[in-house]
Amino acid sequence: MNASLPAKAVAALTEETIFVTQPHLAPLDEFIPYLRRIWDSRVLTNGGPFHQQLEKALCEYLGVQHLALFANGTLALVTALQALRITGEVITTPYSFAATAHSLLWNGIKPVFVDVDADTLNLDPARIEAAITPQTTAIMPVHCYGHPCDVDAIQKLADNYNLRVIYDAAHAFGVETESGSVLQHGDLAVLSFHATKVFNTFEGGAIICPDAKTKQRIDHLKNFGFVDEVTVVAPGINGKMSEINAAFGLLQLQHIDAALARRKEIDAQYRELLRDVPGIRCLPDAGEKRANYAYFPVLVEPDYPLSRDALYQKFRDHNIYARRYFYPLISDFPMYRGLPSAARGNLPVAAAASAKVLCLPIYPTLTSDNIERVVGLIADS
Ligand code: T4K
Repeated sequence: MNASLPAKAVAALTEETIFVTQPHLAPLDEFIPYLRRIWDSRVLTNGGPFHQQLEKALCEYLGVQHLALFANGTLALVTALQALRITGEVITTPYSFAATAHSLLWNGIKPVFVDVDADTLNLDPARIEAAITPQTTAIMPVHCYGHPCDVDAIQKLADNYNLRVIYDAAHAFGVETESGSVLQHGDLAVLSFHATKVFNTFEGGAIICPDAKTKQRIDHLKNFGFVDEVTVVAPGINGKMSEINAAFGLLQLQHIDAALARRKEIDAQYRELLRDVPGIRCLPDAGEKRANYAYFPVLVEPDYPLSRDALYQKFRDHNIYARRYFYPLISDFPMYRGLPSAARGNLPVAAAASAKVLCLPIYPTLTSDNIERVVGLIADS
């Protein structure tokens, strides 16, 4: 015991570390037979059997028509924009992970930031129209935290102005509304299977598209533009998912329902324990029929005794690594902040949310005791 440290600090040193998430992993033993098949066949990549099986299995699980696997979600976003030949200006949200807007810059497209809705923190359809110019070609909304955007209002605007819609659905694996999978909306939707996501293949991603012709173009684009040994139809990229990742995805899929069920319990426990804590507001769902509980964001309001950043630091002092997703806003990063649409006055709702939000730990192996520990620190301020 270190005599020079106060008792509280010593206690914190011995507390188990809790991160905002922990990757969900199928048992290692179950993965060995998959590895053996890869070793035996020596097919490591380039659309091998596991890749084909995972595409099929995910279409069935998610209830979508066509899906192209990628090495990660960011390459999938970059390729989705290429697939639809998007140019000029694209309307998007500042309240997301950097990859959303970065995919536009990688395509030489100008992002135009539009503010979010205060209840869902998703792109506010009521503000989109004013941002449309003759250069606008598409809208890239994000189903933030897995909560569905107002897909009908967005599609109506897109139809009126002849715009394409590409959803960044990185958080929205398995989410359903009354009309079925939320991933069916838009011209394309992009998933991430990163380690931190609800469904992970270590790294990975996918584009969901409604027709076979678009899927074929995407498949060409993710393989350098090759159609056959001698024919290259586009300046494609290497976006392919390897056989190891695809095989792992097939195994992970067998365990996903149990993982989602546990996430649902954790979400319910947090909501119950936080219900009467003054100044802490849980984000409501956005009308999902089946949610995925990908994140557990709370908003630290002015009547809470600590600022959001003080609470964030208090957690860290107790080995709990909650995260401020999404702070700073994308529009505040140096490569975007000079854009007229990045001005703070244009994005008041997103700016306020970014200053208040804290994402609490949520992942299937998080114990009830640890949830109580997290809430205990919030309630005891
Ligand atoms: N669009 C949206 C809306 C996104 O949120 C993302 C990714 C993308 C597009 C791009 O998709 P990808 O290209 O990534 O497929 C994390 C993830 O790296 C990122 O994938 C994710 N969004 C973003 C919201 O969160 P960081 O910087 O918070 O990651 P990191 O490494 O700090 O991880 C958070 C915690 O998770 C760690 O404190 C511990 C735990 N962890 C993480 C990793 C990577 C593990 O326990 N094991 C691990 O392997 O960005």
